[in-house]
Amino acid sequence: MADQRGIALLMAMLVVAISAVTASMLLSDQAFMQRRTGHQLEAQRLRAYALGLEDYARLFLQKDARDSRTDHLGEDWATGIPGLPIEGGMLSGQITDAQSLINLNSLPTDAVAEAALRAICLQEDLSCDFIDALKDWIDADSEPRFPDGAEDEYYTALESPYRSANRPLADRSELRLVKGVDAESYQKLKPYIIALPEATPMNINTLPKALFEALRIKKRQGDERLDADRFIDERDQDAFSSLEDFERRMHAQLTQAQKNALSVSSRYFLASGEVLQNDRRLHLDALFQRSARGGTRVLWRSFGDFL
Ligand SMILES: [Ca+2]
Ligand SMILES: [Ca+2]
Repeated sequence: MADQRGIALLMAMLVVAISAVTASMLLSDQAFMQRRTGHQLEAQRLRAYALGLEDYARLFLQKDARDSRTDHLGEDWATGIPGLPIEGGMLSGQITDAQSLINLNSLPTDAVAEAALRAICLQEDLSCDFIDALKDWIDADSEPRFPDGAEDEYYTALESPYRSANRPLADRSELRLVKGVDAESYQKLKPYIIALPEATPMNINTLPKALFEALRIKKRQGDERLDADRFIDERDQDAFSSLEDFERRMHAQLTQAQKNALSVSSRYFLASGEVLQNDRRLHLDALFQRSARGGTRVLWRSFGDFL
């Protein structure tokens, strides 16, 4: 149930934040007018708005940590800002749960995440051979896995040689460096994957239907798999409060590995925002880490091209 008063308060705070941005920009406009081109000023103004949106996302996530112990699509943070008018333009933004996706950095230690990735490869008609190489890319040692692994020996023999990272991926796009991953397969996998700084469970309250299917969770009786449409219907009615609640309501039987690999709450969120002003546009993406007590920090942010 969305807390309308909470949203109204956050909206008011955003308006205040944006006014502050505009005021400080006006001051800096006067001070530096001679030295800067109009183009740079506009780019800086849009950047300030985008950072305002990021702050706004932070408030939502902090408020949510106080309000609830689970994370699901019916919560305020998932609502997004469809379009908030500003002078000469519009702000919009969206927060998504980063743990609704397969975390590539979970793969070396999480057989459930690996099985899900294999199922997605099958669905997308891709070879799974790169998965061994991906695990080698992340693991600390330099021993290639059998049969399809790859370590320094492989990468240093390439025409443009480089070395295996031997640490978690900093970004999902790093997957493109792994043996057996070309541009096309990366584009197909992209909607389902993420790279978070540590192994993480997947949140059943937010994961997309295709990933639920990829988990191949079984019914309590018999050998049949749970129906994904029924799962989505049940979740839409009411988010799952725990994995036990999920098992009970879905008549499901989670394996111990699945219990370890799944959750009903999240610590990592992606925020994206777009600023449109005077026919200029700027996009921002940021990854938030949120502690159990609600403290947030931005692990990375990237600005799209100023268009
Ligand atoms: Ca929550
Ligand atoms: Ca390695």
